[in-house]
Amino acid sequence: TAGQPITCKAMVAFGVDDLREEEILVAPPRAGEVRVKVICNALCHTDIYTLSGADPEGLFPSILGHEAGAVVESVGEGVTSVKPGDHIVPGYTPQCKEPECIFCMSPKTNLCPKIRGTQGKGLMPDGTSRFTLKRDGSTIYHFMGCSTFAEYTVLAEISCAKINPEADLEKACLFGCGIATGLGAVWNNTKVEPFSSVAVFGLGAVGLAVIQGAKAVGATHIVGVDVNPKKYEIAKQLGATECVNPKDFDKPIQQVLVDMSPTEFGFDYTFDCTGNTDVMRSALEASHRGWGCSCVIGVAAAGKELATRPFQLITGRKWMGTAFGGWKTRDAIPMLVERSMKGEIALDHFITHRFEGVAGQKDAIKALHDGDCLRAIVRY
Ligand code: NAD
Ligand code: AHE
Ligand code: ZN
Repeated sequence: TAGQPITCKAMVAFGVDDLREEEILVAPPRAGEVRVKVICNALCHTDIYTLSGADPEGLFPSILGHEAGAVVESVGEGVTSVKPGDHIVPGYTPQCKEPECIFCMSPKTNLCPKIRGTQGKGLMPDGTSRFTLKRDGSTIYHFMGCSTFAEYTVLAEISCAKINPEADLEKACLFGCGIATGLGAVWNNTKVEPFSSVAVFGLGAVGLAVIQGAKAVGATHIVGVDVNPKKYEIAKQLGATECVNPKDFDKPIQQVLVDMSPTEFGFDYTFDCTGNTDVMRSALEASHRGWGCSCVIGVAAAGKELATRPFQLITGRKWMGTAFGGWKTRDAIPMLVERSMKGEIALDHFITHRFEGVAGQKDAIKALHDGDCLRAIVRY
């Protein structure tokens, strides 16, 4: 198949909530690119967000999906870090590792900007797409540099994290986004210390990974906040000491949380894992007077902006955010996979649903909407 277009199945997003199975042609990888066979995909809320039309960068028609496990089918000119047969996890934040890249060379960030411009336009780094619709030859956009709702996709080499081939791809794929992000927000971005108090808003896979990460570093008070009580049991199993439902209170949830915090001055660390800007405000205002740190992880809809009284910051709270938990993709994903294989990072509880074939993506979306799904794995 190397050098030839591949015909395969994909779920194509033609417009808002209009996802259909189609036959597509996937062109061979060009210089610096890698064509991969996608083995499995885990649905992340961000895919639904873009399909809903809320993403200001969202493009149609496109192939969504960005949390996946794949096997290299062929490589383009100049590709040296992976070869056919290698197992990879695509990274939506690349890592070019070039000495000239001030972002890759900085230990402070993972935000390599090398291909971000074209990626945001739904194109490969040379400004073109590798996807066409078989039935009419029309062009389909890429998404987040991944597009894993397809049996085959093309990635930039710098977006491929090569992992241990012994790893179960159905688990390893979880490190392609949500779980790595939640853990990294705790370990890399906020650097939660032992004995800290932590409040986590939104108990989906991302929020639960935050709880897991906080427990692992020895946080002693971990409060989970969700409007869906179905999430409390697993949150408590992973380390939440208490769970609260904002709907159960007449006063703002930030006030409830400050009152229940160990010092009654708020939580040392708070995390938004909902994407709701009102919740982000609550999270900031629930953080500790003098030193509280609130981390935005959730992705907000187009047009939404943050608000709080600047007094909240003057009195010592910090507002920050994370993309992919601060992990430098190609270095970190293989390491996280190894740690999970050694039993240091438990993953099984995240996989609540399994479906077969690309069309299974529709079932996965329904499951995540229904509120008792953490990650639905679709095996192609
Ligand atoms: P999810 O849909 O599985 O979970 C979201 C949870 O938030 C649900 O349990 C829901 O009940 C809860 N929730 C919704 N509104 C709430 C409210 N007002 N108060 C309290 N809880 C509320 O989503 P996920 O896959 O876990 O992703 C979480 C968020 O993180 C999404 O916005 C996603 O787009 C974003 N995300 C960001 C990054 C990043 O790098 N920054 C990475 C992955 C995901
Ligand atoms: N395109 C949106 C923003 C989307 C966004 O913020 N994405 C997160 C990852 S979500 C993963 O599930 C991110 O890391 N962004 C960094 C980047 O470079 O995109 C918008 O608002 O325009
Ligand atoms: Zn994601």
